[in-house]
Amino acid sequence: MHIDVVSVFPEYFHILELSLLGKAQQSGLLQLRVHNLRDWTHDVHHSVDDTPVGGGAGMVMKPETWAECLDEVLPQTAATSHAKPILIFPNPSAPLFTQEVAQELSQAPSIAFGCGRYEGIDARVADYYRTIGMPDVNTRCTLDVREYSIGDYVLNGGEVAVCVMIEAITRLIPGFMGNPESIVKESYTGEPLLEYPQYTRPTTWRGISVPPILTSGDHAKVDRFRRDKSLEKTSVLRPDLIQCLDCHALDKADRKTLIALGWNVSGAHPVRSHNTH
Ligand code: 6SD
Repeated sequence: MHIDVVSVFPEYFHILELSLLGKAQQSGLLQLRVHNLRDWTHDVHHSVDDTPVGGGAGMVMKPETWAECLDEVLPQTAATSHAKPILIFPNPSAPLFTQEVAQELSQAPSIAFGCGRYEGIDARVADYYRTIGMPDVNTRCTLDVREYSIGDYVLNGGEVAVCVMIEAITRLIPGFMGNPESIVKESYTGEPLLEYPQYTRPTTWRGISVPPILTSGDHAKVDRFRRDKSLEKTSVLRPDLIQCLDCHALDKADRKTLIALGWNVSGAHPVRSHNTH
């Protein structure tokens, strides 16, 4: 996968050289290029922002600098594949970046990210690239321009959000993870349940023992125990996820556990029974 990032703080992306992401870059599985937006400025101060039209606090990133940069970077992003390049701007006022989105984007051959700062980027930039597409008409290739929020809180800029998105996307690239099985089993992929608690040795630590069933060697019982813990934890912490389950996809034991947790499972999706909190 080829990733281009544009930012006024390219240093933020040094963390992507660590751990598995660093290895993926060394092995060539991931090609990451970080560009400093200020390299496309022409004035002595390398200014990338200006006051908002219509007034108001803060500064807005100028469209000209962004366009000069993207006109040069996007053809590089696209060069590696014939697929429609994807351009993503993190934005707190955009649809949520979910595991499903990460899964879809992990199949993309190339993605470009634009990191806003201050009050954000002049709104015409995303609109322009969405409608006009790639700068080089000969490529006759449009662009898939998207905006995502990584959560309902406000950051100072898009850099941290882009690091989060890159980590979530790239770990799903085949061959990226040492143990791909851990991806299949974890929360949010497949069935949206929270993960059961995990333990390692010693089996008793500071007087606290791991649940004895886990040391029984009975794999079916271990699986059932973990499944029940997932259902229980999700019911308490994320009842919204329980409400999305398909009752027809639940087995007998799942139903029994959910009923005991106060859910009615006779319809298409679980509904809270009236007899519990
Ligand atoms: C000014 C940005 C870009 C500022 C952001 C994204 C999320 N989920 N929270 N905050 C954000 C993105 C903030 O540029």
